[in-house]
Amino acid sequence: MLATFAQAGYVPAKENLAQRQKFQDMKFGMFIHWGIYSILGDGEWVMHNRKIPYNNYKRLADFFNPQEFNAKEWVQVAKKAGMKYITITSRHHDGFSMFGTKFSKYNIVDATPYHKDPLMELAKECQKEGIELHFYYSLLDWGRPDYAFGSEIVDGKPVKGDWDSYIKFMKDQLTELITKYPGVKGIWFDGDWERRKVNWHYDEIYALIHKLNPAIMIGNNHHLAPKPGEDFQMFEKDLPGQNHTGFSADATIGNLPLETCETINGSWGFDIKDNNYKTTKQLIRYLVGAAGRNANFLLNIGPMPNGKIQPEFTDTLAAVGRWVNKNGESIYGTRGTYIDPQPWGVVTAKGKTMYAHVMDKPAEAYVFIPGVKEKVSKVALLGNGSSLKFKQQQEGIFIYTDGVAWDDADTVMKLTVQ
Ligand code: FHN
Repeated sequence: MLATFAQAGYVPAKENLAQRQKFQDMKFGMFIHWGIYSILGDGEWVMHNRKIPYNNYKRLADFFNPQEFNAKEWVQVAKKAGMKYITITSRHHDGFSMFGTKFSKYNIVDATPYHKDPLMELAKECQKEGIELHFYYSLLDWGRPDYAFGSEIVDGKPVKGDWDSYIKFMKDQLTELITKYPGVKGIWFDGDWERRKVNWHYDEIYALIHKLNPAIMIGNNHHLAPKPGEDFQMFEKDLPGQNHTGFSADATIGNLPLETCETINGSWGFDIKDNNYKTTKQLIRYLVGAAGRNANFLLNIGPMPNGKIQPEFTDTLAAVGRWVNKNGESIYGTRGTYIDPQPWGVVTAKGKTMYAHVMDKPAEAYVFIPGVKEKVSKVALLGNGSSLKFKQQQEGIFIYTDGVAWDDADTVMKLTVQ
């Protein structure tokens, strides 16, 4: 069974193991949902939610012409926010390829008046600017006849459609994405959950990807525990270990690098009516909370159909970036620790330094970190370097907070350990 549902016996190559470390060091990435659905300004599920027939929906391609798209601007927005990588939708559930592909005419180069490949521009710009690029790739397809959305599944195959043809199509496109676009470091699968009983042929697909480039990080948003062949595990709208959304109920945390993704407002794709913006403070805390749970934070934007990123997003991202700029040493390159999240916040660590991220000021005049095993020689505020008094006992360490200049989002205390 395992052989057909995962890359059984997968042993990550040394390039892959190195990439996993690099991935974990990066900590903060930009997720981008952008497609012909952006025109309607009602999210990326608009075709399905508004029951738009596929042949009618396809007409959107005729007027997708993002003249304002500028890869340089997007990459600068990410860099200014302190983000180290970008994960962009190459093909979402509507089946429209946002890249030039030989294997479907339903793509941005052939089917739109734009006639250009924004993913190629983005890949080149990312490479130039030292930003890593991952491609989101939907397994689910609402329109292709060989996928046959809605078909009953029997013996691992949809009864309608042509499953072998669909699997071949995905392999062909993935080969293009990995071999044509410079510097691609990850594939982010989504949509598995739509067909739990089908044989997705991950054994072949994962093996192909790793053969084309052993360093590529494969993640699959199947909301389950990781399968052999995967290189990182993601959690949607949940910090690892939480299950606020219902997506993570079966997502037992495995031993792979972790990532959690979240939206800035309530939508992945551009939504013109959604003003439910998270604050800078909430987003900083999400990033910190993820780092403290040993996970990366992939924060989503849905650019507008003209290719611009709305100012509400760019302003908030710039503000997050200002905080990250000052406090980055407590985030980048860190790992979670054996100290569980505390009522006041989380702990990250790097080498001989631990960082206590105090997000909720304790009622007492001290912060208590339980079970610190190492001998602590110094505690100081990361913000201004001022030393803090502390007492270390068997059960943990008490850091006294007299005179602390609190940061509303997260006050970072730096512990030097021996
Ligand atoms: O259905 C998608 C959704 O549109 C979006 O892409 C998110 C991102 O994590 N994933 C799916 C739902 O699990």
